[in-house]
Amino acid sequence: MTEADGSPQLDALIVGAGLSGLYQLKTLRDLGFTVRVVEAAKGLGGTWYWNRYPGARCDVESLSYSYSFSPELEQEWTWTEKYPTQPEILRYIQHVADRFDLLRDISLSTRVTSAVYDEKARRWTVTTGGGDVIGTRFLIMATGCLSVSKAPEIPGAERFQGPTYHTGHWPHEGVDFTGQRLGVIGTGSSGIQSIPIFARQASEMTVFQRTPNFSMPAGNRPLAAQEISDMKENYRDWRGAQRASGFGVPVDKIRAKVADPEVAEALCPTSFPFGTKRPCLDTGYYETFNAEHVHLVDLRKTPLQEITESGIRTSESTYEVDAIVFATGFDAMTGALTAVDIRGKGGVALKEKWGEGPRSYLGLAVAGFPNLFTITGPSSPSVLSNMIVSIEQHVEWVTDCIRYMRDNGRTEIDATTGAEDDWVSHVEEVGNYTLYPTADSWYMGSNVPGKPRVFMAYIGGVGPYADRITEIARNGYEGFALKT
Ligand code: FAD
Ligand code: N01
Repeated sequence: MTEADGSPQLDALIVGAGLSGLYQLKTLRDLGFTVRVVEAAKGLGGTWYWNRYPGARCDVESLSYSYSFSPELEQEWTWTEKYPTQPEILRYIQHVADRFDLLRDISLSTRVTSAVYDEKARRWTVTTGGGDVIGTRFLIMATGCLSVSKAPEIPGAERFQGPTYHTGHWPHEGVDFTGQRLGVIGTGSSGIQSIPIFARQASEMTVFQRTPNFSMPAGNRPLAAQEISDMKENYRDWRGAQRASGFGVPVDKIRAKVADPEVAEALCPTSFPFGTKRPCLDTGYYETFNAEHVHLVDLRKTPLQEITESGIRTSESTYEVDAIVFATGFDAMTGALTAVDIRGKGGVALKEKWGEGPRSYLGLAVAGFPNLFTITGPSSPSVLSNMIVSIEQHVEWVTDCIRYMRDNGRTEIDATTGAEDDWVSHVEEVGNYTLYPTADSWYMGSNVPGKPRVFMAYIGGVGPYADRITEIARNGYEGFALKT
C-alpha cells in the first residue's frame, strides 16, 4: 500500500535486523500484515554483524542461544561448539533469514532518524537518513540493548596518529597486530574475550584497566555427536524450562592463575558485589598476564590523563603504542532509542520524556507514544536473561497484540500513565531489593557521562514476567487504552 505521493504505508515497520527484528518480521508476515524491516547495517545479524573482534562469542550455550519457535529449524541446524563463535552465530542468522525467506522484506543500509506520531491518522511517519519517508500503523523498535558503541571519553583521542578500533564495530576484514605495540582500554566482556588473542599477535601489549571484572573460565569445547543428538531429542522440554526460568551463576580463582602477586591483586574485583556488573566468561584471560610482553596498568592507582599523538598517558607515565583498541562498551538499553528523534502525542520527544531515566510500561510500550513497541526495552528482563528467550517473549506478545487489534477493529493502543507509573515503581522496588544499584555499571547507565543513574532492567525473572504480560493480554490489555 502506498500514499498518493508514492511513499509506502505499512501495517508495521520494524527497525533493526538482529535476532529481534528478524523474528518480528516472520511472525507478522505469517499473519498477512504488510511489514518491512529497515536496518542501518549492510548486513543482517545486529550484535553478531557488528561485534567481529577476535574471540567474540556468546557465553550462553549454543543449544540455548538459538530460536525456539521452529522445531524444524532446531533439528536441521547443528552447532559445533558449546559456546558459539560470532561467525557461527552469524551463519545461523543468515540460515534463518534464507530458510524463512526474510530478505525480500528488509532494507539494509537504511538508518531511521526520526519518527513522528500523527494523532489524527493514528500512524507513524518515519524518516530515514537517506530522506525516505515511510508511513506505518505500528512502529516496532528492535534496535538492540547493546547496539550503540560508547565513545572512550578520553581527552586527546582524536590526536592519536595510529589506527584505533572499537570492539563494537570491528573491521570486517579483520586486523592483524603482529609485531605492533598495542594499547587496550577496557576490561569488560569484550576486552576479556579479545585480550588473550591480541596477546598472541602484538609484540608488546598494555591493558589499561579501570575496574577489574569477575570472570570465570568458559570451558568451551567442541560439542560431541551424542550431546547434540540428546539435545535434539529433548529440545521441546528444554525450551519450555528455559522460558519459565530465571538465570544461573558461578565462582573465581584469579590469584592461582597469575604469577605476579601484584598483577593478580590488581585483577581481583573488589569494588562491587558479584553479579552487579555482568560477570564474564573467558578463555585464558588471567593467564595472558603471565606473558612477558603483556602489561597491566591499574587506572585506579594511576588514572588515565589523555591520549597523545603516539600513545596513552597516565598520571605516572606515557605508554607509546602503534594502535589502540577501545573495548569501552555501549550506551546500553536506551542509546539506540534516544538516538532516533521519536515524537509521540503533542510532539513530545522520547528523549525528553526519558530525561531522568527511561519510563515504560512492561518495557514494551511508552505512555504517550501510541502504537510504538520496544523489543527488550528498558524495564523488561532483557539483558538479565538469555536474551533470545526475552526476545521471543516480546515478539510473540507484540504480534498477538497487533492481531488482537486487527481482529477487534482497534487502531490505537497506548499505555496509560497510571499503569506506566505503577510498573516503573515496581521495577524500582524489586531492583532495590538487590545490590545492582550499588555498582557503577551500564545496567545503571553510569558508564555514560551525564546519563541518568537508574537501574534499567527488570529483575523479577523471565518466567514470572512472561506470566504477567500474558495475563495482561488475556485481560484485554490491562493498563493500555485501546481505540477503535
Ligand atoms: P541487535 O542485535 O543489537 O540488533 C539491533 C539492530 O538494530 C542492529 O543491527 C542495529 O544496526 C539496528 N539499528 C539500531 N538503530 C537503528 C536505526 N536507528 N535505524 C536502523 N537500524 C538500527 N546476549 C545473550 O543473551 N547471551 C550472550 O552471550 C550475549 N553475548 C553478547 C556479546 C556481545 C559482544 C554483545 C555486544 C552482546 C551480547 N549479547 C548476548 C546481547 C545481544 O545483543 C542479544 O543477545 C541479541 O543479539 C540482541 O538482538 P536484537 O535483535 O535485539 O538487537
Ligand atoms: O563493555 P563494558 P563490553 N577509561 O561496559 C572501560 C555484552 N557482551 O563491550 O568498568 C577507562 O562491560 C570500563 O571500565 P569501568 C555483555 O552484556 C557479552 O565489554 O567503567 N576505561 C570497562 O572495563 C557485556 O556486559 C559478551 O570502570 C573505560 C570497559 O571499558 C556488554 O556486552 C562479550 C573508559 C567496558 O566494559 C558490554 O560489554 C562482549 C574510560 N574512559 C559483550 N570507558 C559475551 O561474552 C569505559 N572503560 C557474552
